[in-house]
Amino acid sequence: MPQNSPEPYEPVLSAEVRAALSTGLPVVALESTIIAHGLPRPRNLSVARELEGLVRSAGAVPATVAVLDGRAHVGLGEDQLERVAEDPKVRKLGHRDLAPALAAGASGATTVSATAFLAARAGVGVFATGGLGGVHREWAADQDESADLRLLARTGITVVCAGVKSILDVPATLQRLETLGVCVVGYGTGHFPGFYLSSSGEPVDWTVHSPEEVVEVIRARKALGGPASALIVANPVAEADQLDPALHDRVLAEALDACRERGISGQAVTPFLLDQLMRRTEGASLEANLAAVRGNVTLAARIAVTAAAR
Ligand code: PSU
Ligand code: MN
Repeated sequence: MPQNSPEPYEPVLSAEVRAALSTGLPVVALESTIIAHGLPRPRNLSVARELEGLVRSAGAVPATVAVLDGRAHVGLGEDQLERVAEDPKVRKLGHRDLAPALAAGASGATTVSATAFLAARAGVGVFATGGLGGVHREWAADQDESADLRLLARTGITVVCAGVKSILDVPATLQRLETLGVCVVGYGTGHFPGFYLSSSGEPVDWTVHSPEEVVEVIRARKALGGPASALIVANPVAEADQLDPALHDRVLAEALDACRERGISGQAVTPFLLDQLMRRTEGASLEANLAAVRGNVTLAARIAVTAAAR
């Protein structure tokens, strides 16, 4: 049992993350659901390692977040990262699942909502992911809206993402973010990114062009004070790395049909659709997904490094 955590349910910080946070070194939180449930094995483990490597090359400390045997971890060792990638018993944990998972001694990968919560609680200011969860296209019938949105509306953290997954209703998700008062800035773009695509076609109200400009927004938010909420930095995948938009639209329609036909619901929807897209594009969606995540992780690290230098 870790000695640095006397209370059994308190999150455990890795020694490296703890040291970095106490000396003001830059730290970037990474989510684990994308590793356990968003990417195919065995590629997922090499991606998990690669993402941590990208954070390090940019001069920051990676803090991958997960729950293992009833302990929440911020910063994983090599064996722990392997378990998240390889153990089929690793569940998918949103924020609301954390307490029962800890109480049951369970293991799980953390979604954006659970990762943002644990990272912010530990004092990590920047978090990188692929695409956020959001309002699903069948919302009017099933009211499926990711818990990511509401959690981000009350958690003070900067999240770098390639927009929201394109399997979602993007305009409805942007509307919900506005209603919830979550600040969204486009990184080098006036359009909200489309996850696998560089643009969703939807406009954003604010654009920033450098890590320095992001850090100015963070400073202004701190100075203003008020209730905690997330800053979403929407960073598009490069056009050269995006999925062919026509292919994207066609396979997405097929995947949504398959989801309906098989009656997939709840937490299973997102992993099912991501997997369907990957199969139906013969891996091209996976490459676009990875390019987006890599770009986000690198940008998050640059933002953390810039913020730590001020
Ligand atoms: N983005 C990806 N792959 C993923 C996810 C996002 O590229 O696997 C995960 C995130 O963890 C996000 C979750 O929080 O999907 C949303 O799931 P749901 O719609 O069930 O809330
Ligand atoms: Mn959902």
